[in-house]
Amino acid sequence: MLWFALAALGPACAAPPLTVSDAWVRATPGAEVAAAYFTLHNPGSAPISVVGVSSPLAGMAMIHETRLTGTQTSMRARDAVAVPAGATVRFAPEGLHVMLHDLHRALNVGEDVPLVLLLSDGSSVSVSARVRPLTAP
Ligand SMILES: [Cu+2]
Repeated sequence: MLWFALAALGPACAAPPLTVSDAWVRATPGAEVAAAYFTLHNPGSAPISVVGVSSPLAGMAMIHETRLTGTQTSMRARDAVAVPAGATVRFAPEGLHVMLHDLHRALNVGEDVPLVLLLSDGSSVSVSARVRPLTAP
């Protein structure tokens, strides 16, 4: 376990430019897509953006945003999501989310889905997103 903890700190123990917490995926039985949510925090003094997402369990992952226009909700793709210095940005139901397309297999409630967030400075952040039931709030 200690080895894992140290390895997770990465090269030279550099602080990540962006922290990711509360990552989860909503299980959608029978569907080949799933949505992932998390909270981003930028502890630094410069803005940084998430410019891409990937997961080994999905053929493609995209940043989406759900929007309410009048009485209709629609989803649209976002090329990037900026996190200002010191700010927190939440990916949550009815808002920003990561859409996992072409899932290679069904996701089981309780399992961890690896996600890699690509950042505008060329680095990346890895996170595990816990699968929650379809009925999770
Ligand atoms: Cu979506």
